[in-house]
Amino acid sequence: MLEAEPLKVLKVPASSSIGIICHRHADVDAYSAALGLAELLQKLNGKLRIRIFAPDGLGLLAKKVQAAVFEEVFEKFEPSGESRFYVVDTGHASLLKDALDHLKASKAEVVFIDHHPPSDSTKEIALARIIDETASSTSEIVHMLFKEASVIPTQKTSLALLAGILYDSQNLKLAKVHTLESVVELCRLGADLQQAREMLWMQREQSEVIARLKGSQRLKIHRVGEWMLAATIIGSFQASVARGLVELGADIAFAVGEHEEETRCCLRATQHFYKKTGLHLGTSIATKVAEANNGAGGGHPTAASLTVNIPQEKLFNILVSEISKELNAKAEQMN
Ligand SMILES: [Mn+2]
Repeated sequence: MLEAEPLKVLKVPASSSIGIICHRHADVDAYSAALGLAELLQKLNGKLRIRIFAPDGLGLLAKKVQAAVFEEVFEKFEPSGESRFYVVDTGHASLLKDALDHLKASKAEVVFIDHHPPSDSTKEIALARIIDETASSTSEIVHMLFKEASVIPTQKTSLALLAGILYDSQNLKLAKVHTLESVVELCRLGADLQQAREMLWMQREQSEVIARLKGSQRLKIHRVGEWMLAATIIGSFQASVARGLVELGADIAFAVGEHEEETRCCLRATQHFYKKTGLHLGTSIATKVAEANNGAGGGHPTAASLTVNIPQEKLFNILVSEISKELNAKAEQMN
């Protein structure tokens, strides 16, 4: 879906103030897309004042990219007369934290640039949205915008965009041909593939390893038709734990946990599972279950998350029954 013409969306009056906002706890894709967009806008319009906001700061890997490219971000959202905000890589408005109230109340224009399935929560506040669900990442979309505008990114920005693409495409496992084209072009502009890979590698912290192991220990196994569902309860690192369960061999997995008075869940599935069942974890599970329980959720076909305000055991059971309903089969507990 492309609701807006890309080049029109990049036009802003000279000398205006622009804000670029990442989703909370920005990952590599969000941060790289934001700094790429900042450079593009600045090159199109030298008089713009541009600041990047990253509510709750950057994730660990995004910090590594930042160390290589030195692009400053503001962790606190303190607007100062911006006439337009670009929101990058943010599939649900609730991921904007404090910035959301300001965007709702102010007259500033809001433009979303994203590769997540579009959500009504962003439509309400958007002047325009550039959404391409076929793109591997928002970084890939930003690279496309550079090309549309006939602007060449610097070597530094090319490296960051490459890292964003590698990060969100799971090291190109999910890459389409246009993703690979983007990768080749960014490398020709001076981005170093090996350097980008190294930036994305990180020794797992011991706390994460413990969460993954404990998550496996408390594992509940369900057979749902021909599929194996692995589900667990763990207080932290739900995304990593769910991913780990799929790596162990589950077709679909989720990890639920309570944290600071909210219950979070991350879901993961294999590409094979999605191809065979067509079950989209983002729209058919995360968004649906979240909305039915006054929470927020969304994501991609094989990776999604949600946050609600109900006890973790209750969410656990809701998810098992929702998944079995979607798969049209009874969930049979194996342990
Ligand atoms: Mn992304």
